[in-house]
Amino acid sequence: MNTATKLSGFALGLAAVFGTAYGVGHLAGPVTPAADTRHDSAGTHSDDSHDGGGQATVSDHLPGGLLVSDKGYTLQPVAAPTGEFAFRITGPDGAPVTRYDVAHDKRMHLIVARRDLSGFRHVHPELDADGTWRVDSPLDGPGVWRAFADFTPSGGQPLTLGVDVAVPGALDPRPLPAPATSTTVDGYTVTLGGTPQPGRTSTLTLTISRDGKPVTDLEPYLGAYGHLVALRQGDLAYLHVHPEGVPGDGRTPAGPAVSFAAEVPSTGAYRLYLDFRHGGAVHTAEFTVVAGDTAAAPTAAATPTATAPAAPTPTADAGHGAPGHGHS
Ligand SMILES: [Cu+2]
Repeated sequence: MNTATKLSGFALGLAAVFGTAYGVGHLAGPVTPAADTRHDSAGTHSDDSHDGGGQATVSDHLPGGLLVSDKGYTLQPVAAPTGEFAFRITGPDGAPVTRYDVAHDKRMHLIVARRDLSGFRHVHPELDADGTWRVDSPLDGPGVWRAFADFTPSGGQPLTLGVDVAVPGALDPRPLPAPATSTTVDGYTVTLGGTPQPGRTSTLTLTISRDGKPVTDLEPYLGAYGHLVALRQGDLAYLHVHPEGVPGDGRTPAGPAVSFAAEVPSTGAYRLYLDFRHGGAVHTAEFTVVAGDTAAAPTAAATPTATAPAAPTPTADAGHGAPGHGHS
């Protein structure tokens, strides 16, 4: 109940944000077709010249993953054989991008989660010569999924674009699991220390044990002892959180604790997904956290709506000429 109330308010807040964002975009010019802008200003619009370099857009004020197209780059799913997921990134010139920088050991990180925040997967597609990325489909079941492409085009800035992908079948929406500071996965117990606070950096520490013993021989995965992704409930805003320290730097232990510097953009519920590697396999531990709210646990006593409709005022009833009847 408490959470639902908060989300309603949150959704309203987002509507306001988007309204503002579109307004800004209109004033600043189209987000994607930089070429069009140049056609329009084919004369001598020296005041527009700063647009080409900075590529400042509304997205500079948004978390990642909310836009399907940003800074001239667009995420486009393409038809693929059954069991495969394929997509392209088109660039400012409209052609598929074929050159990417390596980040965290890979040129492309594809993250998918169902819109109800279940079914998280983090995979690494292969690039065809024509700019098509292909991977065994990580969309495990029916529903609407959000697919996030996290990449850096060569010569450009890091980007995370997101797109909805529908998988046909009977929908079985699952409620977001309650906030917790401990979870188990594949025989490991993972505990979470710290609470993210909106607008500032918080340290989140995840500690891994197995059979009651701390795990001290974590294996590097994508250049780190852990990777943490946070998705915001309500719009699936995407945060890729970076670990503190790297394997082999002489000061970062291989467990049992992995720390992350996290900054979330708002209050609200988030689902955290920790990928870590041990025993030759990658494991994913999941947590629900509520940012910026230390009294988040929903309780009956904390639900103000329960009392609101309970007590009709005597004065209102008196005006209807039936005194006493309404109060029996
Ligand atoms: Cu990745």
